[in-house]
Amino acid sequence: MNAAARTVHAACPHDCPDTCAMRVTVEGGRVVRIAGDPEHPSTAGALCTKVSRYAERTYHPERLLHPLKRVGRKGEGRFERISWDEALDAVAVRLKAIAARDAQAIVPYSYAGTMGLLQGESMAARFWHRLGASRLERTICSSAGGEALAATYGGKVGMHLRFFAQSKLIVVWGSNSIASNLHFWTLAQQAKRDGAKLWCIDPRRTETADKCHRHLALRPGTDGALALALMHELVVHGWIDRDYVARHVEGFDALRERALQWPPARAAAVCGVPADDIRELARDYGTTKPAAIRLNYGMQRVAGGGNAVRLVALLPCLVGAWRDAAGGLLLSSSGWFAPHRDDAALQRPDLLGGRRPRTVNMATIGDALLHPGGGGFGPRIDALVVYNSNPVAIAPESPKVAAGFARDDLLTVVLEQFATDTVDHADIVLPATTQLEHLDVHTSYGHTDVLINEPAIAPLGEAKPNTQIFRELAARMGYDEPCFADDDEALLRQALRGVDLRELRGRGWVALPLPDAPFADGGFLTPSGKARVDAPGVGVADVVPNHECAESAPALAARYPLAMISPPARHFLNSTFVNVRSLRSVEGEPRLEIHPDDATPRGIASGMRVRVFNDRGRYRCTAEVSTRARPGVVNALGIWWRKFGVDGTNVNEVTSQRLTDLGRAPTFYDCLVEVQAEPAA
Ligand SMILES: Nc1nc2c(c(=O)[nH]1)N[C@H]1C(S)=C(S)[C@@H](COP(=O)(O)OP(=O)(O)OC[C@H]3O[C@@H](n4cnc5c(=O)[nH]c(N)nc54)[C@H](O)[C@@H]3O)O[C@H]1N2
Ligand SMILES: Nc1nc2c(c(=O)[nH]1)N[C@H]1C(S)=C(S)[C@@H](COP(=O)(O)OP(=O)(O)OC[C@H]3O[C@@H](n4cnc5c(=O)[nH]c(N)nc54)[C@H](O)[C@@H]3O)O[C@H]1N2
Ligand code: SF4
Ligand SMILES: [Mo]
Repeated sequence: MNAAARTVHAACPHDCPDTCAMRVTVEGGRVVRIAGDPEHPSTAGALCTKVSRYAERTYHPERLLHPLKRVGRKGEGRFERISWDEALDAVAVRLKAIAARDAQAIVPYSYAGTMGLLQGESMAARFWHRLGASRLERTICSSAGGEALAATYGGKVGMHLRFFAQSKLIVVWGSNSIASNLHFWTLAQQAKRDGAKLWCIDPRRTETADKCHRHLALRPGTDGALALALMHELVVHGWIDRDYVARHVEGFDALRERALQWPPARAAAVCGVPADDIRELARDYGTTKPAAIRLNYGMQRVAGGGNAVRLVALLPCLVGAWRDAAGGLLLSSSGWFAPHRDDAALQRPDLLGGRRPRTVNMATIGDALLHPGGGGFGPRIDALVVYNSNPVAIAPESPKVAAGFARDDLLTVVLEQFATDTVDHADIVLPATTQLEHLDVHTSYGHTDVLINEPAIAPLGEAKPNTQIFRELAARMGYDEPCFADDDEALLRQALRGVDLRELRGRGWVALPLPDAPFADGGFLTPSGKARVDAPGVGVADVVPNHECAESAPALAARYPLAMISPPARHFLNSTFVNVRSLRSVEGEPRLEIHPDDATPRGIASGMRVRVFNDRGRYRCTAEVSTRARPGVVNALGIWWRKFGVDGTNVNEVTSQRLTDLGRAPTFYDCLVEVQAEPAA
């Protein structure tokens, strides 16, 4: 290393369960190298392909580096450069005028573009609370599974990542781990080398499924039926850990009755898989110790997603898998941080001062924007302030979302790093810093370490951190509470409880003190300490069919016979990185995987342009005839920017705004379509 070079501790900001620790090398004020921290246990020196290219993203020639104001039509993306003063004054004047009528007409829209506690919801939340703006229900990803875990275990908690390496059976359930949870996959490979058997449960034959011993390609949204059939086998073969169940499970008798109604043959018909495969999986699960399940959010984006997670989450309780550190289940570890996060100090809900603004669900932003107001919904939405998210591309049923964002009477302010589809609809664009340019601190939903992110370089151009933008907006609004003067160092000190900041900043990360096998002797986070079959308000976990399937909607299924799922593409992160040319070129173009049995009768061959449609909309992409798709299911890998799509559309053109059974979350993978070949041009 050159004498002038220095290295700082950083954290990957992305919405990924791995939350990697990074080391960033700076020379002459420029980032020259980004690497995984070799000393951080789960990162183990390795970053994924996407984030290895993070410097390319920061120094991208298309970074937004100055405030902009719209000069073209909404959606057109024509802007002119303005000063920060002009931009912030314009926003403050408009927000004040709207707030004078009703602050609830202003809606913040944000998600996990950065998972950082500071650049996520700290100063921004203070601002919204003080203003009394509508509150956003942040449901777009994980709230069905999150509520399910809370119902069953009392919180979003599970087994520790590192112990998967010692499991003897790993069920990879609704997770394309090689693409979206790489550092878990490394441990699963280690277990495999040491003799573990790996099962993959996924409608798509993913690259992960290819590397597991067995793959169960069930129909989307049928995981609950599969879980009950596994329980049926556990019961009839006597593989239940009766002692564990008696001491640590509440409501087992009702579950047993329900499971006995689901012999493998019944579930096989629902799931579209061989009954013998279900029996084999049940035998493996009932007789192998320790057995671990890596569940991921892919399987809860359907009508019954919440109930399916509840049922799967009960499996490790029935066989006593929790007795062992290398047994149990992991969907999310984020709840382990709850005692250490001081969200109230950071976000200051007390600034609401007794006001109770209405909530707006981010999963139905299309309908919300087109809503005229009144009728129990509250005032019409007059202003939207977007940060850490790209709703025009990622929210369901985008014909409505785009129409909403195109409303001329709507003020749209977007804080962004790049000119996304959402930015194209903004009135005012405020340039935001990237992870290399700001301070932050991170918890994780895949492991249990706290990570620091020190700024490596000064902000590029005139970009500012989200915290600073909201601080300056607060000043313009005349908010003089001392909390609006807190700088990022102060926010860092307020964010956490019981974490030694000196140690955190010295080493880059701090591990939470937690027992290896958290539920070896029960101690779930429910009031009784037992895992619950029957949770208050939601009843006994049950099978809930998709909104869109032959059983619930036969007429619809006759017209639109194919079920479409749209899981993440390996080289994108949701819609992030779509504009990084090197990564986009690996993904090629928007593709639809379709099984030969479905392609042949439709005259579809690989490479053909196809139209994917239903009553909500249509979009165009390129067909790939492939056995990665199972018969009856097409896979559209997400999430392309609309403007990089074939005709300014993407897969969310056809997804629906209907919600899940728990958590009011979107049902992206509960979507019937038809596919047609387009005549060659
Ligand atoms: N490379 C990359 N990594 C990512 C992301 C990304 O976009 N790209 N996204 C990040 C985000 S936001 C999240 S939330 C996480 C997790 O994101 P997830 O959405 O959980 O993503 P995957 O791990 O790909 O798991 C989804 C898998 O579930 C499968 N699936 C779809 N429907 C069903 C079903 O009904 N049942 C079952 N059993 N399986 C089903 C899909 O085929 C896919 O292989 O990943 C994060 N990591
Ligand atoms: N069809 C379909 N749709 C889906 C999904 C699917 O599987 N299929 N997955 C869903 C899921 S799981 C999720 S989590 C959502 C994700 O949707 P989003 O949360 O909107 O995620 P991204 O598309 O990655 O957009 C994040 C944006 O934040 C910006 N950003 C990053 N850091 C900062 C920062 O510090 N400041 C500011 N101001 N901006 C920043 C990035 O440039 C990026 O444009 O998409 C959902 N949509
Ligand atoms: S996206 Fe995930 S795997 Fe890639 S560096 Fe970030 S945390 Fe690690
Ligand atoms: Mo997500």
